[in-house]
Amino acid sequence: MPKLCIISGSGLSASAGLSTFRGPDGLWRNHDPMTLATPEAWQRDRHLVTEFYNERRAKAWQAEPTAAHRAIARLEEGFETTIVTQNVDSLHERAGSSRVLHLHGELDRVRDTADPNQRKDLHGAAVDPDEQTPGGGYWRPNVVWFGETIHHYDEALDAVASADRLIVVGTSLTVQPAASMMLYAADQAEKVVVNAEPLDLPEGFRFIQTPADEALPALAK
Ligand code: BJW
Repeated sequence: MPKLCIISGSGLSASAGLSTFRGPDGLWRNHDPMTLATPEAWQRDRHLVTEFYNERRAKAWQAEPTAAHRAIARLEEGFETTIVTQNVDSLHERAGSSRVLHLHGELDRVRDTADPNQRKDLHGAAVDPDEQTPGGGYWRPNVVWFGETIHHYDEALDAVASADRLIVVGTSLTVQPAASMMLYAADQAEKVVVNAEPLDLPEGFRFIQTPADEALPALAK
């Protein structure tokens, strides 16, 4: 079976009601990421950071996969598919995609600050910032903050480099190293970018400036 790799970003979940980061209503337009999404922010004010993620977790748990997530899941019928997502929601999995690499972690999980191997799934529930873990630490969101190492880097690069078809969707391509991964695609691969707004793209990529919910079902036909 030919191989497909999808690199996705927050624009894919926008129509599910989940905020993007840098658009007009984006999370980082209304909140300073340095006070919420860095290890220093967590050290400074664990309560504020926990509250921010508790609210987003509850919202993400209520959200439903979009037409675009479902179209991507259907592509598994014809392709050996790997999803390399920057998104922390679980909408790819809930749409039925089976191999999803979360570069920036998962909103629905927390991990023990004293023992990173201790994790728990929350199923949308809030965390008490003062609850002590069995290891004596606190439960922090299992997401990747600025300055932290992204997850699944090598596996994701392998998926990009070995793909016969690469679709990049719903990302401003601002955040590294995720934004540069598309450069590892093979010369002969079919390379497509779907985004609502114009983007500066490397050579060899076809650009479709259309909302993901229209473009992905068409690409999955
Ligand atoms: C639609 C649509 C629709 C809307 N249909 N489209 C090299 C150079 C410069 C800086 C760095 C560098 N290497 C590392 C850095 C530092 C930093 C970085 O990249 N900073 C930049 C901002 C400059 N990177 C890191 O710190 C990373 N760690 C790292 O590299 O470690 C080693 C290291 C550290 C420091 C220095 C050097 C090396 C970690 C990055 C972690 C990112 N974390 C976040 C938060 C996750 C947790 C949470 O959710 O709270 O990840 S930030 C946020 O941005 C989130 C996202 O995954 C990520 C990407 O955002 P995304 O998805 O692209 O969203 P938007 O809003 O930007 O774009 C949405 C797009 O969709 C728009 O274009 C819309 O038009 C479009 N759209 N509706 C289609 N319906």
